[in-house]
Amino acid sequence: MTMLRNWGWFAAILAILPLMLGAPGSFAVEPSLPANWAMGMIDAASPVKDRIHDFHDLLLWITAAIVVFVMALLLIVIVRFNAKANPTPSKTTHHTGLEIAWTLIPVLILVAIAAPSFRLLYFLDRAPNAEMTIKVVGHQWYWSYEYPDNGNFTFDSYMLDEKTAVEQKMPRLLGVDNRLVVPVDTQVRVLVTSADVMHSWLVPPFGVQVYAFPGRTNETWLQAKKEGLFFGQCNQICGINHGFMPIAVEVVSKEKFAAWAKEAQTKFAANRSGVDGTAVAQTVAQ
Ligand SMILES: [Cu+2]
Repeated sequence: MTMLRNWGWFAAILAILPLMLGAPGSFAVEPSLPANWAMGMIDAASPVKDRIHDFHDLLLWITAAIVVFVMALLLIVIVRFNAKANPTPSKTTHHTGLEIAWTLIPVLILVAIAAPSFRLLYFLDRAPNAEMTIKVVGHQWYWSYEYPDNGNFTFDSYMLDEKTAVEQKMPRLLGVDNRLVVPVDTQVRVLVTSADVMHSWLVPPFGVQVYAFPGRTNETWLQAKKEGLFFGQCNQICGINHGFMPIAVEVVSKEKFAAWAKEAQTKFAANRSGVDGTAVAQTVAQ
């Protein structure tokens, strides 16, 4: 019976293997999506994400060194100090030098980690030279985007239904009807808030994750270094449709963005009545 069950699992894995391997190129926009069997993190599309990768790599090296060191100590203990090799164990209970070392060395390691960590935190906290501002508002269960600097228009961004997503060759649960459009190589200040419950605006290729709280505006920034389509999701459990409020950011050339913004002003003009443009301007002024 157990044997049969094991084989059942094996057959199940065999059956889903082709699905796991996937068909490369099945999506219209590949670069921003995680690739099957790829190593490392998603490609960086912003300077912030570049620095996050660097910090991750630094930590990986430090962790690896600690693992090797502890493993070596363990092996020495196992081989040289087992009951057979060392029948009369030492009764030493204190060693001042050793105790200072095993306190001081971890402290130094933590300080070495803290310095670049704080540098990164301050780097991603505020846009040093923001050229434009967008406001992101979380709703149950969609996002809305406001462009106070480009004609003060606003629009909602809903997930595509399954049928439309297939038609538009969008990855499942990630395509949206109205994308957030930003110009390439432009520092964009992003103000994030919520209209109802807590949400979180997470866009991994840009290294951006900001909580959206009702009654509070959080700031972050992004500066896309390449054109393309990038995806993110709400990553704060916000209710029944939490998994269905994706984020799609389209990065276009500056000229294309100007043309899009002009068009969007008329296209989304009807939405303008609800925009709290003054609130955005005040937040920026502070
Ligand atoms: Cu949400």
